[in-house]
Amino acid sequence: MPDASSTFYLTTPIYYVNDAPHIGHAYTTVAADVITRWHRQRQEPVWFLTGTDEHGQKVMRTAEANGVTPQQWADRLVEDAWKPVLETLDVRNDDFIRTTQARHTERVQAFIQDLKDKGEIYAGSYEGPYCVGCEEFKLPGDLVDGTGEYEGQKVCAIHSTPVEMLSEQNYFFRMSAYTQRLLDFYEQNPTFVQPASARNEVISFVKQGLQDLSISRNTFDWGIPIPWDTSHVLYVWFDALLNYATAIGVDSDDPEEKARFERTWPANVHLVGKDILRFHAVIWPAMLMAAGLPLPGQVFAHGWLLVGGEKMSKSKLTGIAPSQIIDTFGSDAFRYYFLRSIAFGQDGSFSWEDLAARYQAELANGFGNLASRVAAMIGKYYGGVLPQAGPQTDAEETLAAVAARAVTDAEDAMDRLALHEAISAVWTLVEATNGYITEQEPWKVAKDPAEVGPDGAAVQGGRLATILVTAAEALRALAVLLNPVTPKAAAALWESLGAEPALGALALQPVDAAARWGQLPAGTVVTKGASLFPRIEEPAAS
Ligand code: MET
Repeated sequence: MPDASSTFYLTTPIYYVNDAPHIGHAYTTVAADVITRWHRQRQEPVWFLTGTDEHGQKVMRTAEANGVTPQQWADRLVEDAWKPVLETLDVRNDDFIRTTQARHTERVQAFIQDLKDKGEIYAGSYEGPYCVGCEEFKLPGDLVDGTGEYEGQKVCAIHSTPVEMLSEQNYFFRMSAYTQRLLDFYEQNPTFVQPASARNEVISFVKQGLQDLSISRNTFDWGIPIPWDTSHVLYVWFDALLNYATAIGVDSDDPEEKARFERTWPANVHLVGKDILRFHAVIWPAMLMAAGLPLPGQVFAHGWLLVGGEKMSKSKLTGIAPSQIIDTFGSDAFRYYFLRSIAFGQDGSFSWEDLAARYQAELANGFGNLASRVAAMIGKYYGGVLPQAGPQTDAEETLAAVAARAVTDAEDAMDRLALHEAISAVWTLVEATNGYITEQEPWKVAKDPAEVGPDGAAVQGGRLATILVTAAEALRALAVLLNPVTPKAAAALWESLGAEPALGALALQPVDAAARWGQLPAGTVVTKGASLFPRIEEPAAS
């Protein structure tokens, strides 16, 4: 665990700009956003970095195919596709690094020059297969037999497309020298690679012994020039991994940047998809060992999104753009659905039916209706002004205990990055509050003559008041706990509860305030806003 004064630093992979984002990119980024919002809501200093990986042959060839320069292509994709999608997903990153920015390229050059000076890099020749889709030097054993149009050829196991054979004079990083040091490091830091399946995979890979890594290419020029030999560009992964250091000011002379680096480095968590695990859990720590920099706290690999039982793929027409979901269901539902329905770290299946069913059952009926019913009853019986509660009974204490338990369980799950468990823990409070209202039957209590004052209005300090104040308290707790996951709904709920200004801004409420009962003061004005999760109209059949 990092000491409390240091920043919680979390990164996503930086994404290739050969194409616009699909729901897989959105999934990773939203997960990162939920984790960092949660830590902010714990009132920790947080730094959340994402960005784009703009060099390499994949981007270069896409630009060529579109008749523009790679830089023009990257600029267009970043501004027209990547940043707008982050916006529609409500992602609140602190920085966005692009690998073509000078702050990156200059610091990368300084970094590799330093490795060269330390004797970690040498000139050699590379011969072997390369997958442009992965931007990875492959070992013959990594390849599989092609099928269909690639029958009879060896293809990349991830992309199912043929590899290219390279034969180049390249510079090499002495990665083989780090085999034992890495194994020792994994041993001493059992949570460095998570989940356990990812850790096991990495350890057995490294145990076979690492080879030196080719880190330059000299058959094209879209990349960062090697400072001592500008006929080569740096291998795109060596360039890309360094974003995590360059973005926060490694090697900067600027005092502000230096201070940021000091309090932020190393990352607490590098969030990655499992297909890029080895780069992050093997090459990256070896690079940092070579440079003498402290190693990150954790590399966490999440699973793949499966569509129709297969890894989502554009070429197989299963690629889905985030807007296809957000336009119908909204960004909150997108965020909620993927993080709730998939065990974080494992593969998960996406289907429209499942999304629609969860939206209806959990968000619209479970959570949204609860919020509108409670506000409607406070409106009906108390003119929208929160009454003074009466004495608590076991039922109220039980609900308060459920809230306290939800906070503890969600906190624990978040620390393990079990995002699905954290949301399930919060959902116990949604369900318990619905159950509480059903059992307490406030609409019946309201008919009790003892609950009606001489003026015909519901009395203060009676049973009805207690039930409605308790339900409002549960909603307040839910707004706090769901703010990281469904920020739009949480903000609307906070507003409808009149919590601001009485309790201040929702974002400033610490997570543990959700467990402190009795915060909404009597007299708070509660309004029934628009439905948090409106009914989805069936799209017209096409
Ligand atoms: N561009 C890579 C990818 O999208 C990730 C690089 S993270 C340093 O797979």
